[in-house]
Amino acid sequence: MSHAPVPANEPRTDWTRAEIAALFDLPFTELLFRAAETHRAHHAPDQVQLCTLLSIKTGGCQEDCGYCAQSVHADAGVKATKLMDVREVLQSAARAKDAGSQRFCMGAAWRNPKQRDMPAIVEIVKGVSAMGMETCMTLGMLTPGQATQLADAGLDYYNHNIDTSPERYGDVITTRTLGDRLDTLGHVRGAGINVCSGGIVGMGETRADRVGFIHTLATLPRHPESVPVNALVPVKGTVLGDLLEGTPLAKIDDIEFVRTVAVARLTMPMSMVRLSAGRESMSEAVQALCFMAGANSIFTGDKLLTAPNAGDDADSAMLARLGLTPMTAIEPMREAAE
Ligand code: SAM
Ligand code: DTB
Ligand code: SF4
Repeated sequence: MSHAPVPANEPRTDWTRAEIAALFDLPFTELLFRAAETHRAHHAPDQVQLCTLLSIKTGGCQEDCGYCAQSVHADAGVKATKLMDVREVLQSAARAKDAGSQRFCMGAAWRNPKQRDMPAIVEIVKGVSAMGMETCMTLGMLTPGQATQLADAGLDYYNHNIDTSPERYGDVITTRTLGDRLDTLGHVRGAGINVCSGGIVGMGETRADRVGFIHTLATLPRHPESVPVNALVPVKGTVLGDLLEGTPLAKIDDIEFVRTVAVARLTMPMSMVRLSAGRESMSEAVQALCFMAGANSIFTGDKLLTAPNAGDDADSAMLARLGLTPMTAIEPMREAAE
């Protein structure tokens, strides 16, 4: 590669698609080696961040994301609920903290929060922060004013995924554009909240789409501090679950998934790369390769938002077997670089 070396704390944001495609094309062992080297230069390689997810408002979402069981356009048997009581959310957060979680991520199946929801959301952020956990919310699109309200409440992270490549986006979601998503990411960044943004692989996309997906994230004006890489959880009754069922595209190739994680690590060296949905059906060996490739965060617990997750017992056993330890604070190496 012809680029001059970049100082460790100023990651490149001028990646070209050709460069990213060339990383994907590397021999697997070479890609893994380079990603592991980069990981070690910026993160403690034996530490994995544990995050807990809670669906604070489930189902009945107006958006038509083809992967999602919570869309009103899906027929996946998900019961729609109202926004949970603040007290119940805080009880759940307390349990997560006791179980060793460092970050509490709360998701709502909304296209966007309504103004009338904001006081409860603000109370939740303040309550969870007061317990000493990092807070993350994913509530759909935000106005600049809502982003400021969340920042003022002390929200640490906002999750809003770009999901896939610009070319594939319109095949997966029609009720909002990638531009809408990027606008919200801009509002979140502008309000001073850390950005969590990634997407899903295994939606039947091509390698070129995975290149475009990583390229979009790695060329944002500033890299997201967290990059969730989800493997599609195919759900019956969703557009993609039904479309892919029984086809060779129903499950992402394991090696291609690890490559995607490695390329995310190489192009966004300082970011936390989160092995997100889909771990439940992933072998420990594949997850171990992902950790080698630079993944350093997972969702714990036996449920994601509506889909099953690996579960605390299985994860404790896996981490022990791999000699990995839960991260207890914001990574010191990363903090020093900021
Ligand atoms: N409604 C909000 C939004 O879309 O931003 C927040 C919740 S939404 C469920 C959060 C993310 O979960 C989506 O952007 C998508 O990347 C991921 N997701 C949803 N369903 C999934 C599935 N079946 N498999 C993998 N990832 C999924
Ligand atoms: C993200 O990228 N993955 C999480 C979190 N952000 C909110 C959600 C995964 C959802 C998996 C499908 C479900 O549980 O319904
Ligand atoms: Fe709604 Fe989010 Fe599901 Fe899309 S991914 S349907 S926005 S809950």
